[in-house]
Amino acid sequence: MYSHDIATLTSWLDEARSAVFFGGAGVSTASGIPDFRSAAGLYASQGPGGRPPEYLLSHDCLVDEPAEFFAFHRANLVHPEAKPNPAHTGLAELEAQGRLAAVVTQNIDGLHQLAGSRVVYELHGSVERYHCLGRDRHQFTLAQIPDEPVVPNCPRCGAMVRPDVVLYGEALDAEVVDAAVAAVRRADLLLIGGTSLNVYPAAGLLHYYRGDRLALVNLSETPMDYQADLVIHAPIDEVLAEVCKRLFG
Ligand code: CNA
Repeated sequence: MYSHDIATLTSWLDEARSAVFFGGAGVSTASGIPDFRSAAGLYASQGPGGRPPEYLLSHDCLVDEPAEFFAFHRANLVHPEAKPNPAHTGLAELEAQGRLAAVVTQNIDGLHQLAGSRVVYELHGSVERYHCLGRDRHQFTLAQIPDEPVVPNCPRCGAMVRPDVVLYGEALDAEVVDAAVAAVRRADLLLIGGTSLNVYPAAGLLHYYRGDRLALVNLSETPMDYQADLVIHAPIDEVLAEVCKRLFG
């Protein structure tokens, strides 16, 4: 159905030497992790007590109601059983073959690194990392965080421990943003996939792209479709699986 578009994307990626992939939650739905804004996404449901997910994922909730914050976080954002899908492995392969310079992701699930991608800029942090709110900001991995108590405490200083995730009401890490912007500025191809492009400032990243090969692969329409040189409305995992099969066999 979209074979002509797949052929175009394949030849663009074949010619690319510094492509950048910019993605979001749709990259991981095939791994069983729900996105936010699809019909089956997290935003279609109310949180406990009728609270909206936006609140339960906010800095205010972490500070004012940490037990509710962690209960929601652990139940909905931590997916230790999830495995990389062909979107993640395809991108890792494109990097290994010298076509892709970086993955910039809004995801917090760590699946790009698990698939083997090396240059990954996590705009919204990661559920794989934690730090305490004490003066020394002791750092932990997800595996070091016990199930109980629900609100984890630092074993070294007793302060609350929180995930290294950018919550609503918090700023993005400036160093990560700068590195992502620099990669997009240098990119000879910008491939965007699996994101509704609704969350700012992350969605503004595409404005730094200077080339004429902006490809957008998403299940649903996005507000930026009109800016893209190639638009494919299809699953990103299927598209990248097909592209990589054509490129690398
Ligand atoms: P979003 O707003 O939920 O949009 C997801 C988009 O992906 C939608 O437009 C869908 O149509 C599309 N989509 C779903 N499945 C596929 C697929 N297989 N192939 C192609 N497109 C698909 O999510 P965004 O990433 O745009 O919004 C940014 C938020 C979501 C960030 O703050 C993330 O931290 C947050 N989030 C991350 C994860 C994760 O880490 N896996 C999961 C859920 C939410």
